[in-house]
Amino acid sequence: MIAHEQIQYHNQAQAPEHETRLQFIEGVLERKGFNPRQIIEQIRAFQIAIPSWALGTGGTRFGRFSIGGEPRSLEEKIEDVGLIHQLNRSANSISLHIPWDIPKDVPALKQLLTQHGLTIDSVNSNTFQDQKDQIHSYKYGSLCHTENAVRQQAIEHNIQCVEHGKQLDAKVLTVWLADGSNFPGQHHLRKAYQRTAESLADIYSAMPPDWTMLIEYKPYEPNFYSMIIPDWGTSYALCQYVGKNAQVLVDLGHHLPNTNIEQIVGRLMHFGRLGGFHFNGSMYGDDDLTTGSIKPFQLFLIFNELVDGMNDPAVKNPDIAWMIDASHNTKDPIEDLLQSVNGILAAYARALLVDRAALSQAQEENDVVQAEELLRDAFLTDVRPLVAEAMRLDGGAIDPLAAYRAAHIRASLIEKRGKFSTATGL
Ligand SMILES: [Mn+2]
Repeated sequence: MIAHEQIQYHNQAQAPEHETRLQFIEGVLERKGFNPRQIIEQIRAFQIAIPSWALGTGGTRFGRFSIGGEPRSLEEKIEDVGLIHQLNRSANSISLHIPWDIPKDVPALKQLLTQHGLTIDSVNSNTFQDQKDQIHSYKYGSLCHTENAVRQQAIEHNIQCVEHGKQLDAKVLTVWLADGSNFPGQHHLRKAYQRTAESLADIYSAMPPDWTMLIEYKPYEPNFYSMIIPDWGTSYALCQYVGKNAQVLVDLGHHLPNTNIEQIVGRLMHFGRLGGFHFNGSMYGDDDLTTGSIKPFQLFLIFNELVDGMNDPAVKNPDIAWMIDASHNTKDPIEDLLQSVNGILAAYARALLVDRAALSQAQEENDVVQAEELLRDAFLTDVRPLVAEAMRLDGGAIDPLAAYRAAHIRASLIEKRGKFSTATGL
């Protein structure tokens, strides 16, 4: 935790510059017919879940470089997310990974969560690696496996995840499958799909009726010839097969280069099946970079689609779970997450600034240039003062990253947890 006074002190120093910039953008927006205060309120309401696996430096298969002071337990991970939320007031929940973060002392965890103003939004199952005490191996798949015993073990694990989640008042199970094949002929492609569908249906039927199952897709890796759920169409078909509370989860990094992700978002909202988002940035694939670091325009276009869908009464899409899913090996993870949340909120804020009536008119009239210019105008608006004001109004820092650095938090975490502490699970 950071002392409240420290954030106030930081904000006092930042206030004159912040006020000037805020007044400028408010004036610009008012002249355009927007209500800047209403936009700030919408930014305040937007909350993003932090994954429990993102608080330590991620590794690659080549190596891992610890930053020091990494959380050694679920309790310390909650403390780190609590700190992020205290600084930006925009990260009020945690996505929990099972079995890396199995809750042990549930009442104490609940108390700790309340103390930090946090909740557990979702539980994520893991059948992509074998655990020490596991009877059957997932080397050749889990929910798709040819052997019933392996499938049953994977189904039981997912049901166990739901049980852990229920204890902490979560309502979402996220399933991502590493299942697939590396070589032609390895899988009977149709049969492997059918086994997966039936396994997912078994898990679904064991979920409480107020729970949501999110089905995530990924085109390649760890399997390279075929993935059992490679694309949104397969996720969508599986959701339809298992039931109405199954929704597609879009992970930004789980697409081949140049995929039009905003169109996928639009399609899924049109079908009322977009249930969750995993934010990250990527250059090639699942490289888990900071959200908005590589393709900020694409992130904006995705939010443009989301905002348009959320504003359209004809769209019957459920509430979307907003989550970050990133963990790489270069930055201080807390700084990375602060940057990611800011990047997400900035993209959202820009999407709120699209003149939808004018855009609709340009589209109806096939005025290609005008339609594009309307989007560019919103994208090129400096929305940082609006995001900062949303955070300030909720008691957060005007500049969370600067406040984090000024308080020398990493140094104190290293002092407390050690130079070579390793985040559990990684
Ligand atoms: Mn993901």
